Amino acid sequence: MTHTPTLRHDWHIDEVLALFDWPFNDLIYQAQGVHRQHFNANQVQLSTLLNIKSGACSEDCAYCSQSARFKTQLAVEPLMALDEVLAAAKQAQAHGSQRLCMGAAWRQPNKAQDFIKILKMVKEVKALGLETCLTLGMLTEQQVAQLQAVGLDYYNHNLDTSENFYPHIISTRQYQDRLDTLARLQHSDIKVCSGGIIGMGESISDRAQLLLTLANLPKHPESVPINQWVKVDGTPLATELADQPPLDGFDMVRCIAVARILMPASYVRLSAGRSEMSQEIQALCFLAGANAIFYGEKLLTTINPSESQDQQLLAKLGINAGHLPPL
Ligand code: SAM
Ligand code: DTB
Ligand code: SF4
Repeated sequence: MTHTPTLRHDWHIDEVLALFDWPFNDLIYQAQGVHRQHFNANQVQLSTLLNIKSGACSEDCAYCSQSARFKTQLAVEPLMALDEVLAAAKQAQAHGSQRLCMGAAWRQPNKAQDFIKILKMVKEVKALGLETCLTLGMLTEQQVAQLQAVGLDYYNHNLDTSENFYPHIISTRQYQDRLDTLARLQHSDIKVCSGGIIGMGESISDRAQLLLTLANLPKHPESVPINQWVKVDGTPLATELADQPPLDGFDMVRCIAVARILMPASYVRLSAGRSEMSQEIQALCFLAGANAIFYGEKLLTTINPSESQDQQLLAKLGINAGHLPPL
């Protein structure tokens, strides 16, 4: 087995399917080797999520607690005020996080006055010395230019799953809409965070196709979040998958390993679902090349491990996460 020294954008689906089929030990060995060519294998990057606009979303993403179309137990909140965002940012920074990822339950930013507020949030969070990330749905070219002008570091925009499986999960937009926003971002200086969700009833070939689509973009996304589907009562997927067993942890590990091999120089983020995972599976994900996590006890609307749980896990594994203060 040889390690890939250069970045490829011409992966073939058969190669990706073959990786998913490899013996587990060979796959992890290869992924860890690739990982070490590009990164310190004992370091992870920490981002903290903040839901700056909660619920009442017009979209119908079948997994999401924030769609206006489903009856979930979620408080609807308007766009957060700047001082609240800054207070959360300072807290995240004091707790050792490197980046604030601000998410809004929108199909796309529609109101000019909201967008102006968002631009100000980016400027002021950046001024604290934190990296900034936004996830607001689809963007126009002009919005991308405005975000670039205020120095936004990252934009998160997930493909979620394969193009084939997409209509099973979302009907209110097309796969191409997401690809178009990714292309607008990749023409700018803003770094892209794009990945997906596994455990929504998709096949291995859907997972392979998702990773292939990401890896064959003109540029690899700088950050690739792999989320495990989090069950939210009241969503269509919670009903549809009610009798399904939870995702096998090894499936998550394999997916991380394949993402690492296809996109060697990208941060692979072990994202939603860590509260449902054992520490041992998380450790295998790090071994398979995951080198970023969401840090803080809340994701957007669902729970994440507590900061002390994560500090203990990272300490047990000898993983360095920057300068974490004692809790
Ligand atoms: N509304 C924007 C959008 O759709 O791009 C931004 C926020 S949206 C909640 C960000 C991402 O969170 C989704 O693309 C999806 O990948 C992930 N996500 C949302 N709910 C999830 C769940 N229940 N389980 C796993 N991932 C989830
Ligand atoms: C990503 O891929 N995962 C994060 C972030 N990007 C915005 C969001 C996870 C959300 C999990 C479900 C929730 O908390 O609502
Ligand atoms: Fe809205 Fe984003 Fe949730 Fe879809 S994933 S319903 S676009 S908040």
